[in-house]
Amino acid sequence: MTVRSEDSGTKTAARHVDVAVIGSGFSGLGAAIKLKELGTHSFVVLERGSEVGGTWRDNTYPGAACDVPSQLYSYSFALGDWSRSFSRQPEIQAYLRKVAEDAGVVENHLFGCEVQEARWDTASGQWVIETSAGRVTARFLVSGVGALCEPALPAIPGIESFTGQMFHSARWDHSSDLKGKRVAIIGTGASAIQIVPSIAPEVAQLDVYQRTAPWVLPRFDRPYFGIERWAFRNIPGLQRLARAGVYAARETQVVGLAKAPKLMAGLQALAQGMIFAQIRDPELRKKVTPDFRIGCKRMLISNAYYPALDRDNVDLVTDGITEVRENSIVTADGTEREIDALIIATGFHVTDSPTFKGIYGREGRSLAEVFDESGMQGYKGTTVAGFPNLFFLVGPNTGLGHTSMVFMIESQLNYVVDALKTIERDNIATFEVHKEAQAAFNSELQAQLAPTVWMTGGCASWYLDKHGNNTTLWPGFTFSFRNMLKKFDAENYGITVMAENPD
Ligand code: N01
Repeated sequence: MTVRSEDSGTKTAARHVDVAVIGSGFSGLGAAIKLKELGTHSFVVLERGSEVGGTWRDNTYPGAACDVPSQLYSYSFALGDWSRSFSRQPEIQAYLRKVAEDAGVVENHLFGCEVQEARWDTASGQWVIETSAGRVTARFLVSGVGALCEPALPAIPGIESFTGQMFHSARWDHSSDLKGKRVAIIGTGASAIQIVPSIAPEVAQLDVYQRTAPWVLPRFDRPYFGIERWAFRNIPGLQRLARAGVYAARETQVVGLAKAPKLMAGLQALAQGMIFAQIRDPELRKKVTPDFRIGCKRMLISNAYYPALDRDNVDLVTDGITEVRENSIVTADGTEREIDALIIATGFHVTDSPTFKGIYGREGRSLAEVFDESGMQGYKGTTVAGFPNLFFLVGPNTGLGHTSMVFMIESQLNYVVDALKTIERDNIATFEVHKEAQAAFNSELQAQLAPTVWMTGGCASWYLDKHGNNTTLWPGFTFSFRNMLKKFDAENYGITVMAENPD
């Protein structure tokens, strides 16, 4: 069955597919392309936005760009024709659009289709998915919602009373003109450090509210020369060679981050040097110097952030915010700063994503309830005990602090494709990972994570869940993850087979 492309503002009759994919960012779109290639399963991608792209469609703030080298930030089966070494958001979004069109999967999408609930139905052995476009049933559900999709808003007293322009970095309001305005930004993470230098020259005043100072490293970004682009396009294998070089260089960082955090001292000295080289004011230097080991929180890269903080119209505020009023922010020292606009750059719900609330497994419990109790645990980052026939892309412990998520996503897609082939071959109706296999996998994982900089570096970060466990990052080499997911290991799953056809 083919589901045609349509903008689903209205409810339609229930439809059935073999595979329903939620979301069309790098992971969901990749799943759609692999399903199309496989050619054996009908599928639909349920996408709440109006086009593909996921986080790269949604994050359109000034300065939005990738902090992973372009060569690594594309699918291995669709290398990009990048214009620079670190791509900017519009180019990545254009890339994803083109990949979707070239693969012919746009017609498999339902855009403007919000998934409200997905519930496993044991009696019929399928997922029943309620969406804004009506009911969809599917034998298999692939979650491609990503980890950085649900904006987290700070619970600051009075914030709802603010009457000026106010928006989250991932929902940038392009109708707001910040030119000549007094602007405040809350947060100093990867998003904020791209926004600050982009808007500082045009606003009258910019107050940057920092709770924790981040470590910032140089950004080796430059446009590719014409001859380089020509060579990447025309010399067979050259781009793959460049990609392999960047991959190997990035992979070595795992040793410092995960195996021997003391090795991070060199990088920390480099970051310290950036502070001295780019900031004149000794007081400001002190304020931006982090008090934890580099790598514990995501390492940021920017050549423009510190110089922007050093501008006369920019203030770094380190006193905690106690209250937001109609047109001002008050800090713990009693200072009130008047503003016209407020940018919330406070990140995302990662280990407590609201999307977990709507996915119900075999025992009628939601992913949110299960994760709340045991932490965000899965098996090989891709399946979850209690949730039959579910593939969870960018699932627990698949994140990275140093290299490209696209590599991890493609590894997961290999697993999904091999699972679907196995299921077809062996006439399998349902699969569900054994609790014991999942528990053993996680205790080994947490043991590997214990000595890493993310656990020992002395910081609080969104990598850790409310139980204090790191349930977001993969602690090993990414090629180990790839190897682990090469083959679907049916022996670690509870399997039911299809009923015999009576005739
Ligand atoms: O969010 P964050 P982000 N009061 O969570 C502060 C990816 N990304 O959107 O450190 C005051 O990192 C918080 O302070 P603290 C990347 O993986 C990639 O910037 O918790 N402040 C922090 O400073 C990244 O890691 C690119 O003390 C509050 C900031 O807000 C992830 O997205 C670009 C607060 C949040 O930082 C998220 O980045 C952009 C409160 N109540 C993002 N709550 C690429 O280039 C939070 N903060 C690929």
